[in-house]
Amino acid sequence: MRLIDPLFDGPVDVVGDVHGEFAALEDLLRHLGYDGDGRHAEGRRLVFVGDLTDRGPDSPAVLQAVRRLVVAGRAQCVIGNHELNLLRGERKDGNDWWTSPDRLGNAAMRPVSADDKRVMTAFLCSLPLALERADLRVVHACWNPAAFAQLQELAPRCASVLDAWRQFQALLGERWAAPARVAKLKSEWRELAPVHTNPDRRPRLLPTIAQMDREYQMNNPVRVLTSGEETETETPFWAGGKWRMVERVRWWQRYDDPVPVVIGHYWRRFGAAQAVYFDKYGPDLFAGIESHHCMGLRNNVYCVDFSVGGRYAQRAANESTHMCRLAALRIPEWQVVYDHGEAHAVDAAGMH
Ligand SMILES: [Mn+2]
Repeated sequence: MRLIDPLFDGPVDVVGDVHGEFAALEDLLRHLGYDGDGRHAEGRRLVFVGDLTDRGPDSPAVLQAVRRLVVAGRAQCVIGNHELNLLRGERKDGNDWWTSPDRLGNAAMRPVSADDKRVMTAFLCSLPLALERADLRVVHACWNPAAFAQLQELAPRCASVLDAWRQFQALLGERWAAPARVAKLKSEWRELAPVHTNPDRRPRLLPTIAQMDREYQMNNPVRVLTSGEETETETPFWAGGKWRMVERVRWWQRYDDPVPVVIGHYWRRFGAAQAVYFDKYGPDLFAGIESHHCMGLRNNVYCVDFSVGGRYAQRAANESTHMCRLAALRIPEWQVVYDHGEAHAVDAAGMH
């Protein structure tokens, strides 16, 4: 299993979560100056932050393209939570193209072929969890030294990130099979079940369910790195069709290392976009932060995910998709470039 690979030297363009939006990827690469084979006249190279797939219309094309670039040595890619779901074979909103291609019907999503699935599985298994060089770090969701340390011991014995995920998942399963915990959970589930998917009836915070949700996230280092830190909420909140007992943590407020980190995952808003597909994860983690600014304790963490994954929902609602963007962060320039060609200077890490 590959934990932290060395990041390319030289100028790089770090591309945000693509989520199957192949046309947006082609547009972005053209604006960045790459040819159809991913070559750049100035020798720049591409780095993908993960979440290449799901929701958008052509995940297979995105995976194929990125795999070819990686094999040719012109791109690197870290694994995101959506790739982990594919490896797990876990059916989630937006990944039927992979987990149940026969059921797609007329959905506006291209299914994966059996042959492609074999090749792509091997590719996904080869992806590292993070990339690092002296002046830059890349991870899908959260740079967490404790999680890296936990995985360090395990890495040589794991064939892939999926193996490591399973080992921690199994430990959690044992822990939560203890009779005392099961009894508490059952009692809380009886209370929650009647309102769990009813937005009009907010439940009280149920401490055992909240604790379990937090532990399944925080005690599995693969999850911490690929989908971030979470903690119990004070009050349950409604997101993604159910009441949630844990919420995302702005881990960057505690990131005290001088090396800048680029992440994706967090559905950042483009410009002043407010009304698009943002009810998924509860509170807005970027409130008060301009879209061209870094964030965090040292102001050196940059999220390059501008929510292109929301386009499928906007198309379905016949809304304009222009507020959901695919973006890349150019390093060392610290400039963000969007798929429609607009470009902005980002406050250089640690500078404002
Ligand atoms: Mn993600």
